[in-house]
Amino acid sequence: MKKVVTMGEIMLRLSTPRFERFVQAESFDAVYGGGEANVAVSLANYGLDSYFVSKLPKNDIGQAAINHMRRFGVNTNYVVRGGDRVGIYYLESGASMRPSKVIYDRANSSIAEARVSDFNFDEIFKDAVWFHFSGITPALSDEAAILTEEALKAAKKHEVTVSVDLNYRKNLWTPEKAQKVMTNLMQYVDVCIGNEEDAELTLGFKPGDTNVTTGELELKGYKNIFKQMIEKFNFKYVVSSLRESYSASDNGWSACIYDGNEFYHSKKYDIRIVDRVGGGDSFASGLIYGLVSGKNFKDALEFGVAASALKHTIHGDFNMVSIDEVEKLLQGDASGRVQ
Ligand code: KDG
Repeated sequence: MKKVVTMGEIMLRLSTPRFERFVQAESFDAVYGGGEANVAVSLANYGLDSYFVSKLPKNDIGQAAINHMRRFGVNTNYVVRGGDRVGIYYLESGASMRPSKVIYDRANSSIAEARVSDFNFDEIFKDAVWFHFSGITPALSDEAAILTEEALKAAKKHEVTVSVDLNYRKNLWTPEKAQKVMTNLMQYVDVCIGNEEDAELTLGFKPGDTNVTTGELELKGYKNIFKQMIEKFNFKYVVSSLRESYSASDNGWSACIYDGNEFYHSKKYDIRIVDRVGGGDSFASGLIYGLVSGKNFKDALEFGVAASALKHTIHGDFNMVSIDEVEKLLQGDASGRVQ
């Protein structure tokens, strides 16, 4: 089994039930989630030896977060215990023309305050084939940015392929700070995932030569940016998911990829959204699974898009779909028939 590693924050997610508003809710649904944790769960679902690296407090909520990941087959042996708290995010799910709302309460979480000396990166990356992180982790604190760079150095020392999801979070840092930190980290990255906005805010690339947000012109804009990104950072692939919003609950969903030579746009799915959080992570993990398992980059992209289209139908951050379900959708079977 191939060993894959992700590192980041897992948070307690408290979401209002039945699409209720924050001001109305009298209870919350509690699950756990976070960019890299979500990716680790999907990769475990696909049968990879999936490890999550993080720090969680030595209390029952920290343990519950660990149990939640173990339930889905993630190896949590590299989760260090200590620090003060688990970060929380509150979610009010939108519907129709009402967008979702998120409130974060994550300052001083255990992983934000973790130190390099908490982890043995040589052991973590021994025999690993892939490392994934997102722009959320280095944004958590100056220490977390240092931790991320040390993890990346160790991953490269062990010849591990590295992917990043740029994932700009405006609550965590400014574009200036993000560009300073992330530009430096790109030297370690092989596969860069991020939309036009992420590329601009996180790495300073200007949007394409058009403001059109859908269709051929948008793709031309992406191609321009991808080209600049590969020239500057020598990535193997640059990738973005593409969302065409019809409303808060109905979307067109596809993705594009560029390898420095060929630009490819995937099949598009029209999706009715049950829960969009984690949609980008399920896309990243589907792509990673595809590349790790030897698919060519176009098929890996198609796998990621189909997997994330399915994720949008599942409540919670985690994508609990099997390879078979994704393959069926890829073959055009979206009938929902019981087999
Ligand atoms: O990608 C999903 C994550 O973004 C979500 O699980 C938590 O918003 C989050 C964050 O900033 O970590």
